[in-house]
Amino acid sequence: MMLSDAQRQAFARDGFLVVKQLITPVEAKELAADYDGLASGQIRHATWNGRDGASGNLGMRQIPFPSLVLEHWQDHAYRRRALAIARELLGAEIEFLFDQIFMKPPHCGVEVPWHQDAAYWGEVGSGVTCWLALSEVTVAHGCMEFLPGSHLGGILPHAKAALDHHYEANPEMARNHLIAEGIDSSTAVRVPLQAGDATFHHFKTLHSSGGNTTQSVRRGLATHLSLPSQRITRHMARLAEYAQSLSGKLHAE
Ligand SMILES: O=C(O)CCC(=O)C(=O)O
Repeated sequence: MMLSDAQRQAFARDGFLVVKQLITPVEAKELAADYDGLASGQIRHATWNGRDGASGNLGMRQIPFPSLVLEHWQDHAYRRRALAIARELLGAEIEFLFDQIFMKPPHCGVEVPWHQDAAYWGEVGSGVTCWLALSEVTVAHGCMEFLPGSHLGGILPHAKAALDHHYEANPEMARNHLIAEGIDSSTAVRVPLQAGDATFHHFKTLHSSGGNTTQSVRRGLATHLSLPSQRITRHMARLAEYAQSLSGKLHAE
């Protein structure tokens, strides 16, 4: 068991949980080196990043399926611990669904709008995201924000939004960016983290993040875990197709 009763109860009540030092700062630093290789393009991988429409600066880099190219991540301690915790929270059938890098460069004004992961994932029955900080993530870096208890309601209507700050390499995906409609975020909780700390949020928990106003990079690694999908949304089907084409391309090289 990795969690205490109090932690499991907090997750059931709030829909999110902070786990300090899921990995050590040294492990986080090692992963950050791989991470920076991907984010800088040194390690070849398709990205959906683009420019920040407002400033023209580099926008948030959202890189899908990093562990397709960084294969040693698939069996890394962070992944094993994330899965073990997800199973303690939601049951033994929980499996890895997919992963993504959310990197905000210095002075990147991009905000991730309020949403529920369930709006993207569809009828996966149950799921949780482990968001691991690979460097210090303060409020000024644009840390994760959660609405406590929001997982207890249903999946809210989400508007489709074409965000111009990323996905320019794949405009098809941009049209599927989702924003929860009509929410009151006055009770939101901001969660700053140290390198190696993680949050776990339920797939129905409303969450968002602000821009990075600091001079340092904000490094977040999301690992999405769910019951084996029976029905997935068209968005997820496209994502899966994209991953397959990506891995085909990468293996052909
Ligand atoms: O990294 C962020 O700012 C947003 C991440 C997110 O929405 C998620 O991991 O579900």
